[in-house]
Amino acid sequence: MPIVDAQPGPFAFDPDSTALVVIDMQRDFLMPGGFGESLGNDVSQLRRTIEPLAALMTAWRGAGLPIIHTREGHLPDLSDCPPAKLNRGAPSMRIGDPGAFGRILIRGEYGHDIVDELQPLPGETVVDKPGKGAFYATDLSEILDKLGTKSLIVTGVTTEVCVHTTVREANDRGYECLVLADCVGSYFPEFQHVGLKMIAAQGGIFGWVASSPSVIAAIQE
Ligand code: C5J
Repeated sequence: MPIVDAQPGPFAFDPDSTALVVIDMQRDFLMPGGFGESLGNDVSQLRRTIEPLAALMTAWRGAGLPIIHTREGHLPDLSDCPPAKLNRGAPSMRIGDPGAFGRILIRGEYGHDIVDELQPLPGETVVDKPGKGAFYATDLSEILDKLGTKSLIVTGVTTEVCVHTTVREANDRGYECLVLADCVGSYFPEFQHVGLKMIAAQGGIFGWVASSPSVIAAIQE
């Protein structure tokens, strides 16, 4: 069984029961000139994940293992977006408002889709989620059950929001989660640092943390 050097200790996984989850690598969050940047965020903090993630996805696909992509977003009539979520953010720029790449975080809009460099291949699973966590109001549990998944390699953005929420949800559901520090990103360096520390703290309170080259080496052994 491949073993990855991780925090707080070695992470062993059976590739046949492990899925790579790529969270919300969407243009609205990552593209210069887009929604994320319009809120005053430094998108380079997220964009540094694209290159290592692309290399990991190539290796993962080469090993014939499953990739699950997620996208955060809502129906055009916003019926799946509760006021508690809709009313957050700068008043001039909310979910559903017109943005540089179409209506912000609305399914079917250009900005809602995944960046060109990390586009899913035909046949790969894409989970559209209305919440921060990938399990809430989606069929992710059923998808993973069908694959026989026990462990998740978790990547994507943002570390402290959708990655954290998904890892916590996954851990509660019994999945062992390895989060890859170079393949997750936050607009805020301090949240990136502390977000990763929180996952591996207390003996790995809800997961492990490693980096992508060690996973690539493990699946190519
Ligand atoms: C946020 C996400 N940060 N994908 N979404 O609103 O983390």
